[in-house]
Amino acid sequence: MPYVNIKITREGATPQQKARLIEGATTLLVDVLHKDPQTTVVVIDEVDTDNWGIGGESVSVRRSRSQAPTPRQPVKLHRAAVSGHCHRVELMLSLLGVPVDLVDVNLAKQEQKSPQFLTMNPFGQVPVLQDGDVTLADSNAMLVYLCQTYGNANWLPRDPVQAAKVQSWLSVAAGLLAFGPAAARARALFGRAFNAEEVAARAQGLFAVMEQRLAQQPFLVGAHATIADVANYSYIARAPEGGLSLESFPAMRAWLARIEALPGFVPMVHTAPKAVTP
Ligand SMILES: N[C@@H](CCC(=O)N[C@@H](CS)C(=O)NCC(=O)O)C(=O)O
Repeated sequence: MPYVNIKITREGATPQQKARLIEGATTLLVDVLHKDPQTTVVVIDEVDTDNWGIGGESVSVRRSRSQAPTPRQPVKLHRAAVSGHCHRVELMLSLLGVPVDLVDVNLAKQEQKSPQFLTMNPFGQVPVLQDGDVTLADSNAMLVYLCQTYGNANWLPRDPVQAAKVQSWLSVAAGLLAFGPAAARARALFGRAFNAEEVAARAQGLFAVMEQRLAQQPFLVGAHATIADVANYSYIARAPEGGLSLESFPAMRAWLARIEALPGFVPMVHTAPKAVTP
């Protein structure tokens, strides 16, 4: 039976904090030991907030020994290299060490609207992910699937509050990011019909919130990277291609650097203006 020794070394922890620690420890055990959360019984004695460990062994040692599952065959990612929506999935796959076959889709030739492609994604958009008999459209949905299938709970915490915070940034990625900096870039590089002032104003509003958040904590949802960071990274990193400078946002630039330092990081292509046909 998985068993954890927890001791509170800091005085004054509230019952709510204790409950959150217990929830976190349970999640950690299930995650590290790859047990079914429905059947795993966790006995908690004491809490040591400074030194997490399981059975006398530190969690980091356990984690490095634990075998994350990998797919039986490489997953297939139908993508366009210039797309930040596609890059976020490629990045997630690489951070998780999941082998992938990249299939380039020529957007200029409208390959994403072919009858064959529409059977995979009726919205006629990249990316599309195929993993065995699972076919998924929507980049953020793919991040959820990949981290829950091949990752650990750090990427998408099971704690409801933390999970909700991650989800709120996925919504930002599908909303303000897509129709702010991503749209500004699509307009500049591919001549997409967005209103320049509108998308720039939206981007500046987003940058201001992100800058404030990232001045307080290293990643969008707390101390470690989650899929919130993966979802938002690509279009922020390439915002200058849309004419949006990151010069006056030092916390955002430091955050980009932190993501780029993660093991397995792969960059998105730099797309010079006018170098790519729409
Ligand atoms: N919600 C989708 C949006 C994907 C998307 O906007 N894809 C663009 C490339 S960045 C696309 O395929 N555009 C071509 C088209 O719409 O015909 C996702 O997150 O995957």
